[in-house]
Amino acid sequence: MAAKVSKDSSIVIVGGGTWACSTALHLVRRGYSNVTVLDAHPIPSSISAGNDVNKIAELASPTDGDDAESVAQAAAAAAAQGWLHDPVFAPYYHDTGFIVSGSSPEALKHIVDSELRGHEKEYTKLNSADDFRACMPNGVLTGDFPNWQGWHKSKGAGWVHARKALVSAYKEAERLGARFITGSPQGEVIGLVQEGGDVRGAKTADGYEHRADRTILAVGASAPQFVDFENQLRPTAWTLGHIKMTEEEAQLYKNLPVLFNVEKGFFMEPDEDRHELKICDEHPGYCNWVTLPDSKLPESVPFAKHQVPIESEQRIKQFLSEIMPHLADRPLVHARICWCADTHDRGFLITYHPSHPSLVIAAGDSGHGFAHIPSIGGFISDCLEGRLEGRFARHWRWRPEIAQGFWGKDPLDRYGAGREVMDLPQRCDERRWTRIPGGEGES
Ligand code: FSA
Repeated sequence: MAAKVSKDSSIVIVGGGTWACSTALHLVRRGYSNVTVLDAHPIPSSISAGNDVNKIAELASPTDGDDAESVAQAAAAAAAQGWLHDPVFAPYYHDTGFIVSGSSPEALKHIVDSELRGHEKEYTKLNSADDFRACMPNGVLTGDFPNWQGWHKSKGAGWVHARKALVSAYKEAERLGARFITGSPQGEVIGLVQEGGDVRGAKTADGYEHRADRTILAVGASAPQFVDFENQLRPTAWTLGHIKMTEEEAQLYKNLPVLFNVEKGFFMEPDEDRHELKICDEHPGYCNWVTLPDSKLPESVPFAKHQVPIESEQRIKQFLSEIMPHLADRPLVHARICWCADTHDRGFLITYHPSHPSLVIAAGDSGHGFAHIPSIGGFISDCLEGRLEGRFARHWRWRPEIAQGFWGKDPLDRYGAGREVMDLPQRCDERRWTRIPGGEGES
């Protein structure tokens, strides 16, 4: 057991993305005076999934149940408090409503059994293209919605401006005393300081050892590069593209509910600064499988790219052609792959490492981590202090026993693209990637 943590303990957070900034903020708010954040990129990092114009957010109500679903809902309820009441985050939450929809019988059944169960009264059923069109102002939905059915709730859900919320958390954490060392080589962590079976900080590419009483690993999908996760994490990429809107269109498309088809994709309104409309195609994700010489199973290894596979661009256009065909021919002006890390049960992994007593693991966002930025750092801080509430500690524990053997192709309750986890084209296979001007590299 490592020595007890106190407010002047030295704490190094490896990573400067969504969960790392949230953790830094919660720690300094609790009075920790020696918190250092390390990231190879200035914040907001160009490769952080949180560096995005928008993400879906739904406001959940508290519950004290302790099954997996209740624990997820209780965590989401804590986030909702932040989106509604914390001045660091509240300006970025837009309660514009949410439409969940699908087209095939399997997807519709999934929505009814999971998304809507227990919440049926909050939603209005959408049965026809006219029903969908009536949910949005100014005639923006012009499509035929072939075979679509949906459910609309007009409040209690919407979207958040992800990048602005991330930067807001970072600035407030810094104002309250967290030290951010970013950029390469000084912020680029090349390994953990391993000593006597424990972890005592992190080494950066400038040769410096940032020694610490506690190290928190909060690097999203890059986590398996630092410790062996015993097959618990699957780094998986999703895809997004932006099209350009005019200033007039940006006005017309304001305050739209989120439209999410669980097998085709989703969009929210154009961003207020550049007037770009972001569209994601929905699918079980892409992996980059590599069999490393000393590992038994293939591992998915993230790489950054500001392009998407051409097949993803085609799905984005198909999605647009069903809902807003007047926009389907607009070229993508920005696109990227975004990495998340799934666990096999899609629960978070927030725990002390079982064999490194000073290392806290904050991983396993499972594709729904961003919406927790207001509160996740509080749970991670509770874990650091050894007082994470029992039901969270149980569900978010180190749990290799639930992920025996290769589960890399499991779609994990996601739909779209034939319900297959797809292989990313090789990074340099240019024929299979979009070629959006200015999109190469990591910036
Ligand atoms: O309801 C939500 O939280 C949407 S998460 C957005 C998304 O792109 C997923 O649709 C996708 O399946 C994956 O989990 C990454 O995040």
